[in-house]
Order: sequence, then C-alpha cells, then structure tokens
Amino acid sequence: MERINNITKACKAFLEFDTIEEIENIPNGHINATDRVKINGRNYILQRINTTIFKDPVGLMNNISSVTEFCRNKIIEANGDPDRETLTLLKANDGKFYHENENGFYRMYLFITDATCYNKAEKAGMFGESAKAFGRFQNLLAEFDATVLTESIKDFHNTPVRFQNLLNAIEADKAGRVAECKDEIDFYLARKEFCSVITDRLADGRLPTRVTHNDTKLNNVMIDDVTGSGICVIDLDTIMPGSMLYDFGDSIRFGASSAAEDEKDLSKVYCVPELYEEYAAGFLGEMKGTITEEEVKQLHNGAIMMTLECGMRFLTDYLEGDTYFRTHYEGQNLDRTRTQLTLVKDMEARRDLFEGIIKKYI
Ligand code: ADP
Ligand code: GN1
Ligand code: MG
Repeated sequence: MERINNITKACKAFLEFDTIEEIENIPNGHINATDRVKINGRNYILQRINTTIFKDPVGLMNNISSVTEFCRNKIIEANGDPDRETLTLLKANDGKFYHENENGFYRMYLFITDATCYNKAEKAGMFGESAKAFGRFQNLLAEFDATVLTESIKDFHNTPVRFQNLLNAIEADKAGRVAECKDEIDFYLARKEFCSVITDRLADGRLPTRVTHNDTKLNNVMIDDVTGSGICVIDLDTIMPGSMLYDFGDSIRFGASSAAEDEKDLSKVYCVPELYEEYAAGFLGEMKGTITEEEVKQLHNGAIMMTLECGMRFLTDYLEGDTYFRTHYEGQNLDRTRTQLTLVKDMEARRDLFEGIIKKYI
C-alpha cells in the first residue's frame, strides 16, 4: 500500500487525475525503480532515480532534457514520430522535468507504445536491429554539443579506476567475502595491464573522444512490435563523452552472450559468433565514414574491456556487500561476475575469429 501511495503522490506532481488505473513494476534495469502507470487511459513511465548512484540528479536531468530535445528536433525534421523515436519527459507542475519529495527524486516519460525491450535477442535479426539503432544514435550525437553535458558518474568507463576500486574492495573486505572469491580476484589481477588499453589511447589522442551512450544493453533499446526495428534508444542516464568502443563493447557483452547475465551453469556461457557478426554488421554499417582506423583495430578489445570492466564492477559490489546493482538473491553479483569472466576468456581465446568477423564489415 505504501508503494502505491508513494507512486500516486509522485504522479500527482506531473498529472491531474483521481486514481491510477494500473501500476506495473518493470524489473529490467539494475539501477532505477521503474513502473508503468496507466492514468486517464494513457500509459506513462515513472522512475525513481537512484540518487546514491547519480549524485547530481538535477545535472543528470539537464543532460537528458537537452539530449531528448535535440533528438526530438532531428526526428521532426526527418518526418518521424518524436513520441516513439525518442524519450519524452513530462513537466511537473512547477515547470521542471523532475519532482523531488520525501520519498525520492522522480521523473516521468511518455510510455513508448507498441514496442518492447528484450533481455535476449528472441528473433533472428533483432540484435542487428539494436545495433543499427545504437549506431544511428551515436551518429546523431556526433552533432550534439558535448560541452552542455555534466558527467553523471565520474570515471564511468575508466577501467583502470574500476580496477583500483576492486583493489580497494579486496583490501577492505567489508562483507567478509574475499576468501571465497580467490579465483575471480586472481583472474582480474592478471589483467591489470590490459585495463588501460582504451584509456591510454583516449588520453594521447590515438582514439577520438565522442559523445556516447555508455550503457548499450539490449534492454536499453525498444524494438518496434510491428516492424521489428530498433525504434528508440532509452536509458539516457550515462550519456557522456567516451569512446565508440564502449558502446560497441557493452552491446556485445550483453547481447552476444549465449546466456543470461546471471547464468549459474557456466558451461552454457560463451560469446555467440553469429550474434557478434549480426551486431558488427549493423553497427559498422551505420558507422561507415565515421569510424577511424584505430577504432576498428581496437573494436574487439572494446568488447573484451566492457565485459572485463563489468565483471570487475559486479565483483567489487559483491565484496562491498551488494550496495550498487539491484540484486534479487544473495550471490547474484558473484554469478554475474562469473559469467562476465567466462565471456572474457572466450573472447580472448577466440580473438582471431572475432577480429576476422569485424574485418568483413570494414
Ligand atoms: P535502468 O536505468 O534501471 O536500467 P531504464 O531507464 O533502462 O532503467 O528502464 C528500465 C526498463 O523500463 C526498460 O528496460 C524498459 O523496459 C522500460 N522503459 C523505460 N522507459 C520506457 C518508456 N519510455 N516506454 C516504455 N518502456 C520504458
Ligand atoms: C546497469 O541501468 P542498467 O541496468 O541499464 C549499469 C551498467 C551495467 C549494467 C550491467 C548506471 O545498467 O553500467 O553495464 O547495469 N548502469 C549504471 O547489466 O551503472
Ligand atoms: Mg536500463
């Protein structure tokens, strides 16, 4: 009841209504609390932003309102449907795009109709469609003025910093879990040098810095129920200057995996070459003329890096007592760590195969 009251109270700041007709929790994301609400016959998304993670939620909302306004104008220019092809923020009754009360920091979006987010590519071609959507989005952002963006999470894809965070968590051993994670810890310690492959190249200019999405999981793109195409890129919380390799890599990490992110049976976990190829074809098709030689050279390292980094983040969180990623059972962050580590081993072992796939599309 308290949950319903809190949701109703938050929605009242954005809309006038008597009662909410339907409330449905959407458990997809690991960070924010997301609900679909039906009000006055129309669906909306209400999100309570995780302000432990996003320490400057106002800056974050400024990022999202400027990016969505930019996208909206481009979509209108191209005769598209702005209510389905980009996120649309609702204004609260004080004119701001967010509402804060004693229960939290909220935002509301129009619900994108007749489209679905998937945790796994259920149909042939679906992953490739997500690649095209993220590729188009990346191209669109090339024209976006990066100077208006605040860094919503500092050092988000700074892998050496993530490595150091892991070392700190090992040292502190807050949850008393270090002893049971010896193999996983050793795996990451052995890859210290690799962690700086992308950051070094961004720092000395061998790789260009672009405005990137930074969280390109398959469930962060909506797939049109009728046409099957990637209609809208969502979850814009981490749009920041970064590398194209992050967006390619994070998509592969999640969407080209044969199994769920928390699969316990590691014999089922590997990187699927056919899915890798589908993504590479879609993404590189969109990036033609933009991607540099060095980016092409490092693309597979991007996939390894994002998987390595994400696994280190899951392990760090496990060692710290599960305070960052939402977990649904004890040990889920360790299960997640193990799938990521298994994927890294596979992508390292079959490097020639995956790099060969990339070569076909450039
Ligand atoms: P998190 O940051 O926690 O991952 P997301 O912004 O990705 O949160 O939202 C979680 C889920 O909610 C998405 O995977 C999607 O299923 C759904 N969702 C989010 N925004 C919308 C929207 N505007 N229309 C329809 N569904 C949405
Ligand atoms: C989180 O919010 P969501 O679930 O789309 C995380 C990503 C991780 C991902 C792992 C802000 O993404 O960085 O790669 O979980 N987002 C944030 O599944 O930390
Ligand atoms: Mg998400």
